[in-house]
Amino acid sequence: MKRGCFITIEGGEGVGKTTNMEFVAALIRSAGKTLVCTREPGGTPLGERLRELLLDPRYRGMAPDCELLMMFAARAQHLEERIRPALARGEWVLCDRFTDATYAYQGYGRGLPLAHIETLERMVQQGLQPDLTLILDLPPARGLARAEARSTPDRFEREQLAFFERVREGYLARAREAPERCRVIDAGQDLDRVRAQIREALQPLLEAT
Ligand code: Z5A
Repeated sequence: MKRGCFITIEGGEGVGKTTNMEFVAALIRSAGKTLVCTREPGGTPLGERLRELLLDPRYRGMAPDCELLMMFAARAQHLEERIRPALARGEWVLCDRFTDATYAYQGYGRGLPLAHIETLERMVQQGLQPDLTLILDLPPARGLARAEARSTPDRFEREQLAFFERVREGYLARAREAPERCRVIDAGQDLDRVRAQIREALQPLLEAT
């Protein structure tokens, strides 16, 4: 059986990932595909427990290497328990964040060596990469203002603007390095325009499969 398509949505704080997940899911389902919607860190019972620890502001002293390893620990479980089985059944998988987030946040944001991330990526993913990554791009000050209206900030949301500027730089660098996989979407436009860009990016994949 042909493996399903793996699509990821990425971007900094408040760029509109959650807002657009349902829209992307509806486009995929209306093309007749069976879809699994998931997120990282998380996506499995164990991964969701790790997510709680990762986001908990009480652990503000978490060592960057600990953070990196927990991201990949959650990812290893996610791949084993949900992503690979779904793709093998020919289903599509739509994931809110994946390894590009690790390069952006732990690599560019925290300043960990990208070579360490590459090593873990090889070990855990064994060559599996998303077929399409939508990177919602917005100046961090605007994203943070959008997100501010919400509840108590988590451990990441307490970072300074400079951290989120580096994260954005990381995402844009990833997009330059893998232009065949990544599509940068201008998330500063009104929602209808953002969605028109998303539809256009998805169309070739929906038509090809
Ligand atoms: N993380 C990591 O460090 N390393 C990793 O490997 C992974 C993750 C996988 C949790 O992620 C944290 O984990 C994340 C990075 C780290 N931390 N941070 N920061 P998360 O998925 O929960 O991330 P999040 O950034 O906290 O998500 P978010 O703040 O919920 O943002 P969003 O989902 O992109 O935004 P939204 O909720 O859809 O939209 C925000 C508001 O803007 C909302 O009121 C919308 O109605 C509004 N909005 C959305 N689009 C528009 C447009 N176009 N115009 C106007 N207003 C809009």
